[in-house]
Amino acid sequence: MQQADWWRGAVLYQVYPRSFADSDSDGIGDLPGLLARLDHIAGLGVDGIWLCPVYASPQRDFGYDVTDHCAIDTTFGTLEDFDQVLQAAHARGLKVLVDLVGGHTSDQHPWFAASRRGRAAPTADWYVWADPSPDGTPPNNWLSVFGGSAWSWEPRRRQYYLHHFLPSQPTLNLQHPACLEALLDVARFWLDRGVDGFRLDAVDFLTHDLRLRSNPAVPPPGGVVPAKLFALQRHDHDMIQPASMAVLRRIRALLDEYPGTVALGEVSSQDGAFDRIAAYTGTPDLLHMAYTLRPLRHGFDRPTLQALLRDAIETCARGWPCWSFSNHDVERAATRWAPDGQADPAFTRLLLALLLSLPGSACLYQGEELGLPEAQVQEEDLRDPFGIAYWPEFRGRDGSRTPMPWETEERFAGFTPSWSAPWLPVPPAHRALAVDAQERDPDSTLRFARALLRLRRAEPALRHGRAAPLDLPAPLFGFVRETADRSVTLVFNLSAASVALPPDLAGMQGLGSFGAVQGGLPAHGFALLVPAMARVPETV
Ligand code: ISL
Repeated sequence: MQQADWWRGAVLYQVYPRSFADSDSDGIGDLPGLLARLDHIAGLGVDGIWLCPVYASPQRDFGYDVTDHCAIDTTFGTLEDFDQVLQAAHARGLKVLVDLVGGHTSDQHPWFAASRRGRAAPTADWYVWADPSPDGTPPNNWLSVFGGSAWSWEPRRRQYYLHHFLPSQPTLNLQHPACLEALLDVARFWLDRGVDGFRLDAVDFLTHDLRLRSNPAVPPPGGVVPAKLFALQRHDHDMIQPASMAVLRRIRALLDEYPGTVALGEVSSQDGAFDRIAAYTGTPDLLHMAYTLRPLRHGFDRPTLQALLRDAIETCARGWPCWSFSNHDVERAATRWAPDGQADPAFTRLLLALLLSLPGSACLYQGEELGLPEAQVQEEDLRDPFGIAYWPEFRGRDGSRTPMPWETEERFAGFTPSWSAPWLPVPPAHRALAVDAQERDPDSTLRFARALLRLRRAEPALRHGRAAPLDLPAPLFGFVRETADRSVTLVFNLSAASVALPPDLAGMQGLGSFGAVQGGLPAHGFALLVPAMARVPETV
């Protein structure tokens, strides 16, 4: 494999810095905290890190509202701290992808501050401005992901501005050449500093219909108004516009000037999400890989998994998917997909095994290696504006953003040296799952995750092999990953009762400890199998 292709089959550890490790006792994670805990990430055997935004920001959307793309927010540290993290990560063989929030800025960004003041400013048209409808209402019916109209009124310009997310996150007009150049300058700044690429935020929202046509309405099913207004319409004109491809091409052309750097796109669309991944990654002048939130939301049953595998195989043939089961935007998979909503270690490990064996690349979200369940954050502790807007129908994203538990016995599980509480509470159930406790336990999920990642590195079939479905009787689900000279069979027991394997599989040999037990699988067990006489890597 060429070095430039390192991302194919790579595993990236997603760091949500606000909740990773606090060094300065303000109750918020920071870059020196991350630096001090880098060995934990390197020790997992992942290929790199995706670092969520650490840029100057009023933190209304916790960093996805940037006021200076080339400065580090004082909450997180300094540029020197960033350079140290980058250098230390590289010294440990870890790549570093940073978030590029290109679709919008904070309303406090100097570009917007000038743009909203009047039409003479150099950045006047760097945002999406439109006159009101004749009756004074917004120019069209577009809705914000976070609730309400996607338009807010600016009295000074006597115009509306577009925001797909919070009103304090005005949408950038990337169809304006100078604005796009400014974004490319930001990317260049980080590439020159030595980052290995970007996670591109909300790619589906990068451009919009210049005619500002209204979206067609979707009748609410059975007359019931869905919890999220965004579901009340199709998104024909505010999302997924052909013009975004030109933006992505410019970003890719820049990356190509820095060999080995990559772009990982975030696909938000629900319908046709895998087609989007294929469209964004299908040609070498676009993104390298993309992940979708779609499989994150569906139920966890056999038909869903069979469909997911089909999508995975098809998407690999047309582009390059990156799998992400948990992240800072959704409920942790260990809880979301658990049969009764209660994460148990067997089910959590089955999820990890699936995440790390599907064809493509993968993101492992901080805490996933510990098997953390979703935190139940009380209404008074909510911080996520999305959660606050939709409570209680939708509880927002705080439950997946609580602090990493490092030390079982320490105050706030070792996340912060502070005497006062961190920005989100440490859930009591997470304390027992802290890193130090799992290090001591030979049978912990952490040790299991590490062994699995080691196996993925040792087995080219798991990292690069093509995938083919296996026709297995319910409740089993499985597939094969194979290269020219090696075939690994993966079998998952989706039921909460033990199951015998079909005779042809029962005779196969397990990859180290990942085998079947007496020809069968316990509740939510799984096995990685090779033919009886095959070689097994020494690492497992
Ligand atoms: O998470 C969502 C709703 O639960 C998605 O619609 C999400 O908002 C969308 O995919 C974009 O996400 C990204 O941009 C947002 C930010 O709040 C998210 O944290 C980020 O991942 C706005 O910048």
